Amino acid sequence: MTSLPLLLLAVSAASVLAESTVYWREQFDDGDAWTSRWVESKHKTDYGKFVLSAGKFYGDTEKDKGLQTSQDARFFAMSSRFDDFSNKGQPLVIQFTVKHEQNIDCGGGYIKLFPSDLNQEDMHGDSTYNIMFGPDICGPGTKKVHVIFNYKGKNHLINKDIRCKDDEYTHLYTLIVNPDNTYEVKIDNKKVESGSLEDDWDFLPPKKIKDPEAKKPEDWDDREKIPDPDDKKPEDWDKPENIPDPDAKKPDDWDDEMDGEWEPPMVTNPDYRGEWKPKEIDNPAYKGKWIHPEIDNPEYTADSEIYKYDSIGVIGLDLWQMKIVIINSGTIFDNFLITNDPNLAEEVGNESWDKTRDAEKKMKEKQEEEERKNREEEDKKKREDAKEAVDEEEEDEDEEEEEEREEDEEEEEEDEEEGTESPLKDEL
Ligand SMILES: [Ca+2]
Repeated sequence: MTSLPLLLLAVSAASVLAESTVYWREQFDDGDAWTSRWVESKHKTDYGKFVLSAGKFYGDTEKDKGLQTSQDARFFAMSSRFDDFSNKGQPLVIQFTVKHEQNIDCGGGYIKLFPSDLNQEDMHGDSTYNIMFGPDICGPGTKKVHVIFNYKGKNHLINKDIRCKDDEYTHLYTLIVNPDNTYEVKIDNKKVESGSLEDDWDFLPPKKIKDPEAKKPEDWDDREKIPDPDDKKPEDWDKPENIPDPDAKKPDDWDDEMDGEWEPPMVTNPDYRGEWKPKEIDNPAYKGKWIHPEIDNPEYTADSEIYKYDSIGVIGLDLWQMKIVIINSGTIFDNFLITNDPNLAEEVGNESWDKTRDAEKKMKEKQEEEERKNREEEDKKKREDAKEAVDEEEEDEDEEEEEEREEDEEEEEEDEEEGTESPLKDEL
């Protein structure tokens, strides 16, 4: 009889957990109104501009409008504020779409979540943030998804390598951080990585360390093999390394008096066996490899709330590259969602990203097909023009020969003229 109340309790607990909250959502579906919600940083004077655009190809001309970086080789810094919240005791889901339609060479596609005390007008690369998440591409070497957490004032990068998408289509990126200190990263609504915060980031010092007190005992024999003490060098082992060549003969014209006593040249001794070593046998005293015993690290303190941020209040696009300072523009950010409900995020992803991606792909393929046709036509025209030119040349050849003769004659005449002209010129 006790099972029913327990079941009810479980159901109500589940329904409490399932209560979903959307902290912030941005889809850029109200024209220019986004400009009142986003604040451009004034930390630098030459930030690149974001514009509202669905890009060159898209699934839906209106819905696929998002924030697009519009100038090459710039830094971009813009942010949007929402009601301050803490993710204490709740999952935290950050989701957005990124489209590098420009076939990106080097540039970030990540977001930063800031505490609400961020001064948006002064947001810059070193502004303290809680979480940085999203794709980062720079050349063929860097194509990864960043998941960086600020823990007790220090930024920690994930220890795992999560590869990001590097094509020109829209992709959905989702980070879920759970109150049991686990996480999940999804791309296009599919899990690409998951695990425990403690295992996959170096937030805490190691749980165990090698015991500094423990030392390998001096009589610990860790030699697996030893030379056989009973093995003895055979009596006939030692032979000289080089011997006089037995085949050498004293030359007939050798004169002992003149040339001195003849000695044969030395050659390598085929019977030479090198240095003798006793054979190796298993060491009867072998105790195995010594393993340094470990103890609990006194520096380690467990933290059940690694995941937790007391204040989350601003989302920012702060894109920059430290090394080459070039971001090639064209990236479109859209469908931002911050919620406590992973299921809702999945549904929103399906409703937004999944619904338009096929149409987006088709449009791009159609454009590529048209471009290909145009190129072919141009090439064809070029070839035809070239052919015409050749035909004309052939036709002209006979005439040209004629002309050449005439030209020669003319030149001769000219030379004569020049001959008469030059003194005149000198005088002038
Ligand atoms: Ca949109």
